Amino acid sequence: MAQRKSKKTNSNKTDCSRTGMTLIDLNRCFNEHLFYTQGRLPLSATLNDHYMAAAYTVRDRLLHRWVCTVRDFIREGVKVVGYLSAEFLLGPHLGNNMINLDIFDEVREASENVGRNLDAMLDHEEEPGLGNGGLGRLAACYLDSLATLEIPAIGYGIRYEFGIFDQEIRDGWQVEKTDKWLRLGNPWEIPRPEVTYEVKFGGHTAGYCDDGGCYRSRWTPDRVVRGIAYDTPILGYKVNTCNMLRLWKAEAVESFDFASFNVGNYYGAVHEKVYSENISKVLYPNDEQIQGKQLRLEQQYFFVSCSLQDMIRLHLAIGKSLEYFHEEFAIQLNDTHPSVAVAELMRLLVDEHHMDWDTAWHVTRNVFGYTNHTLLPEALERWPLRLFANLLPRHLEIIFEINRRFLDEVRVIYPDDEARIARLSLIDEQGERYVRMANLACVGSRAINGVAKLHTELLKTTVLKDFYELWPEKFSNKTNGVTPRRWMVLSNPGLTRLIRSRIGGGWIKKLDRLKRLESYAGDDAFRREWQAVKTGNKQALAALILERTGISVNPDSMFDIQVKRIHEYKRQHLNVLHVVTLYNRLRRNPGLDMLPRTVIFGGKAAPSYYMAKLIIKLINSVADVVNHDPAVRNRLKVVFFPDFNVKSAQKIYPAADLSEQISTAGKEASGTGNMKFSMNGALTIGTLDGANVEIREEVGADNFFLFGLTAEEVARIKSEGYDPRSIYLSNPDLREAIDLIGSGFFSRGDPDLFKPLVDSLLYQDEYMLLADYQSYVDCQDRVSEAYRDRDRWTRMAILNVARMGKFSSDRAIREYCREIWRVSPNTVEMEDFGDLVR
Ligand code: AZC
Repeated sequence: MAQRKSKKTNSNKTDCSRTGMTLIDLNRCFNEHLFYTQGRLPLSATLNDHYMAAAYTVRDRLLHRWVCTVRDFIREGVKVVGYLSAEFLLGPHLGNNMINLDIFDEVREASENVGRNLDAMLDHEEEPGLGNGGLGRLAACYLDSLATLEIPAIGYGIRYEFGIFDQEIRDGWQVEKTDKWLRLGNPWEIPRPEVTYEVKFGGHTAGYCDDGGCYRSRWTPDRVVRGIAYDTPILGYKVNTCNMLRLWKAEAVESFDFASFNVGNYYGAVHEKVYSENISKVLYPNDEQIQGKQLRLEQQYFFVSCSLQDMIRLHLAIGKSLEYFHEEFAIQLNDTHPSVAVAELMRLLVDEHHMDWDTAWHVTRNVFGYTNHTLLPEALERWPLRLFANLLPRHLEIIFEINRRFLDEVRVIYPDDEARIARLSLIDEQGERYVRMANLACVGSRAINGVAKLHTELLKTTVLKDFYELWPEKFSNKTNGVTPRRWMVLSNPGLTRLIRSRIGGGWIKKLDRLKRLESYAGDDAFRREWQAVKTGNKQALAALILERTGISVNPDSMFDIQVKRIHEYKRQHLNVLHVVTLYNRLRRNPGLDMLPRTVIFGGKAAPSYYMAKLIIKLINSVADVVNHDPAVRNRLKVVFFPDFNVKSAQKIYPAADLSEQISTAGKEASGTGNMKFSMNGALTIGTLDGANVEIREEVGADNFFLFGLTAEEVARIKSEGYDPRSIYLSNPDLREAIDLIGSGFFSRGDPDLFKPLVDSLLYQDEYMLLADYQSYVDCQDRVSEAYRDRDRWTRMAILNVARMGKFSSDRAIREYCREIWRVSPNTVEMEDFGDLVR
């Protein structure tokens, strides 16, 4: 290639003026895009035109780096990570890419000079909400870290036309609105209409003998769908590595059935098209709960098949034989959602590329890694055998064959242990038969990991115990992390500026360096500046709360925040019990000297999860009463912040004083919100669950508000017989709180509204709220006491931030690279490509 001879530079900047990084270059490019891309003169340009021109200006710089990154993929033959995930909860791109290009301040200045409002542009961007919560957001943080660490990687997923629903609150209830994120176009994606693969569904298989006399299976599908690639560039922080996220959109193979059309059956003709396009239409809005819908399995198989075919094509394109596929790719299964990949890779290698079974199995077993994200039994995916057989008949054959060989091995190790064999089997044979996707992922992977120390230990002793006993060497822990670029630099510019002023900016890439802040915890001036930043962030959130809910909150009160998906195990209703307890204290003693608190909730409930929706209604009902009771006199405010998403999260975490991480011990696999809060200077009130355990280890027990049972205690009490009613009867404050809810006090006198919630607490209490209630309330009292001493609180907050280094997703990704993927960085050098792009 002639261009390679042209100028190269090691720096982030380039001589290519088309994508130059000076203010003049950026301005020129912006104006050109306004003119040539949007077709507008500055005078007639709308906010959307400005946003689009800014996005394309930034994107040009990404694409330049992308081209250089891809050049190295091909030239260097480097090992690539393929991250397979049904969800990527990216959040808005513009600000983040400006941070990673290191041009944020320049662009702000340039915009202000010409009277354009950068914040309005940033605010205008629709976020791609292609995920439900933690798992999808983790995937997005990992893409950022992979690029920042200069690891060649491709994220593979689904380009849902409608992402996670928008949440509105009407009369206190959640109402779901379709998320039309593509309405104004998406400047960040590049459609690749020529990168397409066919994906087959249904039909039947038949055996035949190939030319070499080998028995093979031929699959005749009854439906074929085409996947089209849409690529989004993912730039690392202050590096030239620009990886890609490749999302698949489903289309009909024949967009028109001419035979039907000619006989006048117009609707019949377009039916096939509509049916095929359905596959990538909408994200299933459930987290931690499976819904055995055929369309969901179609989505999973669709994106997995496209992605594997794509990786195989890339591998063959560099001239390597498929026997070495696992040396060129490391593929991570983000939960079991993509685990049908194990069977699909076998099918592609054996049926389509005519590899023998043993070689194919060797490749498969060495290419995959599997991350588990949950211990909740209702989240463990299994598919009814009948459904699976109808949709993927060939894959079921392959799974049976994998299972036969696997169970033969198991029988040698554990002869006569039929119970164990039944548990390990890929097929659940009790009652209706199911394919167990976690078992398939375990058998087909080289490495299996949990997402926090406690979670990994519990995996080994509970849901994956039999696999751990069989292959202990496959298991490891990879505690989650989050990217400080989005969650500190972009979300909290005030704090970033303050930290930079004392210890420089090296921590943005090496988060451990925040340790250097420890010595400032005792510095009065620093603490005052710290408090000023927090107050500014709280004022900004207060303004947003007023705009979104009409509720006015006092930025001088303590902001006590719980934002995450609504789920009984996360126990938002335990938080409500505390609020009602505080309210009862005020009613009993109107003159009480109580620390003013603003308790803020946010999060979406799965549309079909009745209890979660009732919890939202409860929060809003309690808020309604408390916020309007004159006796409270602003000492207590309750807010449900609607439509919690990445964009609002960026405003919420930086404004928090107290972070609520109060799940029942043993239920939250890790949590990542806990990390974002603490990095932004909130103190945590939490149980010993998920990554809370490690956060407490890092920040120190003195700087963490611990309460509640341990996972072991929870298990023991459950096994001995737990009786929530006896706790209710013996604790007057708890009883008063529950009775007030049960009486209809918060539901305009209707005692039935919250009865299902009250009854579930009194007679079942699956998540042991009552067992932890007193410990929680006592701990909250300690929190209030501590907050009264602002200097002490600020010291603790500074120490929290200083000690969060471990929870950077860079650390997590380094561990994955070293211990699971065995990949190393590749420094991408900029090249100006001569006359090609000038
Ligand atoms: C979540 C876990 O609940 C959370 O604890 C963890 O931090 C996160 O994954 C990332 O590992 N699980 C999900 O979000 N699950 C789904 C299906 O959305």
